[in-house]
Amino acid sequence: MGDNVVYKILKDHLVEGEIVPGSEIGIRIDQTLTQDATGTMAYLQFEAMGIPRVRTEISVSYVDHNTLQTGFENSDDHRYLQTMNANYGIHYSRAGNGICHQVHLERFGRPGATLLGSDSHTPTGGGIGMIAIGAGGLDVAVAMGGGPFFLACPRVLNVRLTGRLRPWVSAKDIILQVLSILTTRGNVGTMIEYTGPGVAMLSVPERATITNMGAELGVTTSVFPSDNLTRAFLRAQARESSWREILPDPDAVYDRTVEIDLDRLEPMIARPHSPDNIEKVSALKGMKINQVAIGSCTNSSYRDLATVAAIVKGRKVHPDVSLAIAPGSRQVFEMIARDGALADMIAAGARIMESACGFCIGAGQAPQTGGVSLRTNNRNFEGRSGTNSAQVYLVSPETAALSALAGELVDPMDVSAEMYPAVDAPESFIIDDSMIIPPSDTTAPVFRGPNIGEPPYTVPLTDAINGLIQLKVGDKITTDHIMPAGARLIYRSNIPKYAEYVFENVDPNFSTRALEGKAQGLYGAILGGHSYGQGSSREHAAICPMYLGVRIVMAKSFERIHAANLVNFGILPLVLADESDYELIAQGQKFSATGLHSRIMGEGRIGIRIGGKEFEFELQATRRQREILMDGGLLNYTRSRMR
Ligand code: MIC
Ligand code: SF4
Repeated sequence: MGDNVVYKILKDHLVEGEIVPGSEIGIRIDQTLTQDATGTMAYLQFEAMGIPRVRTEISVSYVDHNTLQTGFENSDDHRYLQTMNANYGIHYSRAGNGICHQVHLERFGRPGATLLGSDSHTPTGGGIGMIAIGAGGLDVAVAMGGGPFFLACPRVLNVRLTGRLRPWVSAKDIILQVLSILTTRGNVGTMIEYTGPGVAMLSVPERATITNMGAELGVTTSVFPSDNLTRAFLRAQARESSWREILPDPDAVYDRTVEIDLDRLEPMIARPHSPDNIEKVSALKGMKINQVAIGSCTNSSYRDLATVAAIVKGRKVHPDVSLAIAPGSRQVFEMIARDGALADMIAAGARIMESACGFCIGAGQAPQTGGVSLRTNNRNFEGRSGTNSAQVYLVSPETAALSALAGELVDPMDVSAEMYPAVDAPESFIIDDSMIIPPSDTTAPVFRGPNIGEPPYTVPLTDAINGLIQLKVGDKITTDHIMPAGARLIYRSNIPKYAEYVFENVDPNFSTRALEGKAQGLYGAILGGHSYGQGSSREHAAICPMYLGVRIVMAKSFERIHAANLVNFGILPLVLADESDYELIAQGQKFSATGLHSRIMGEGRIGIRIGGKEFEFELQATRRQREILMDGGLLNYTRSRMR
């Protein structure tokens, strides 16, 4: 029985466990990345571990999320990161150098390596044939210290691409089609591997668009083989020596295969407010739009922006539409500036944004009230754009550009195939790494402005607990619901302040109520439905509730990264043994349990009395995670083991 690409790379990095789907494995991590919004907390925690220098092949710290600097907070964070990184052996990519995933793909990604990043779109790296996984900042800090990363050995799902994409249909349409088949639910514990003849027509940045949005499926990561096109991309980045071929064995086996016929694929669109709410563009064409935003780590490569420029060249953006374009990296920005594509966009009336996350995270470009926005990014969760009533749709750069000119949703298939501006992959990219500052050999004082707080500590759970169900919510609660980004992002390194905004858009009184409970010595609990914690990897969605006294989250099911983050901060993720119990538990009810410690360490169910009635829960945690919970979180656990 031959191996697939996923198992080949995992076997190369295995330090604990066996390749048996579902069992826990530990893998060595070659590279790490952080971005500023999750990075400050990750590095504060790394400092708290007391390790003098990172022990990875390379660790890079990017500044791309909080770049607006409307007050001192962001600048303080940047300065902290730069000075801290220099001391600890970490490369620092300055604000303006681009979005972490795009820059990492261009300058550091390497086929066959493992990458752990404190951002849920780290799987973008799968486009270059690496196993790239998103995790909480604390997990990344442990990996920087040389510790293995623990995960459930995945099942491998084969997405086989056959045929050829027609003009006007592109990588974004492939992943939207995959989302329509697999949806955002039920894919935990799976990795996707792309195979089949269709792979050969996708360049590395196009593959990266597909692996990037694998995050929306809830899979651990997605990966493409490393073939001659991977080699050509690395050559164009002057990094050919990093290339190695990694193909599945001819008799490789997969747990399941889904086939997509590219010949028949059409332009696709995700409707509000979920990336798996998929429709064909043709079904919605003619819809009036107010805004188009092109960029983000999903679709901001040279190929994407050169295509957009060619479409808008010599034409004008519709007067009712605001078109914003954010190049993914400084390399992309400089390439389009030098070859004239940028001038074509400016002449058409586009608003050119900094090379950063920007609109994607609600930092600027909030649509008008009730506005319809077409975007090329990966998430259209309610309110994420900064306007709660906005209707955000996700589309390809081709669909976005054509629609910006028309003022309404255009089906690209209505435009003649001859008009399609097929952009060739460049033979060489402009290479200038001067905005990536290498670490220093000496140490210097670390800058800590008033926005830089201490990482919060947790205490172990007591054996007998009493508390209150502080909030009951429904299905598909995202980490954006739990911990809003946008204007609140500036408080990422200031936990007491950021905690004031927990569930802000769901229940504005939540944080005050939870803190009052905590002051009375009560544990807080949250009750959720399916896929609790989907979306962003932000560990603040665990740290801040923990700060407010939340020590239990009960749900019908959890997403992987968030469940791990809860454990890392000493919060019990409990799955309802009987889903129908959800209806019987109400917000405001009291709960209690005794003998909790032996039940955390045992294998059986955990019983909790809620509102006078006994309910049963499964603690879906590995042995190691149970020990972490007993220690009150990963930081305590790591420090006690290092001593
Ligand atoms: C996102 O796309 O939601 C973010 C912002 O990049 C997050 C990280 C964060 O919240 O800082 C992610 O995807 O993990
Ligand atoms: Fe940045 Fe958006 Fe990508 Fe998150 S999804 S890393 S906010 S561009």
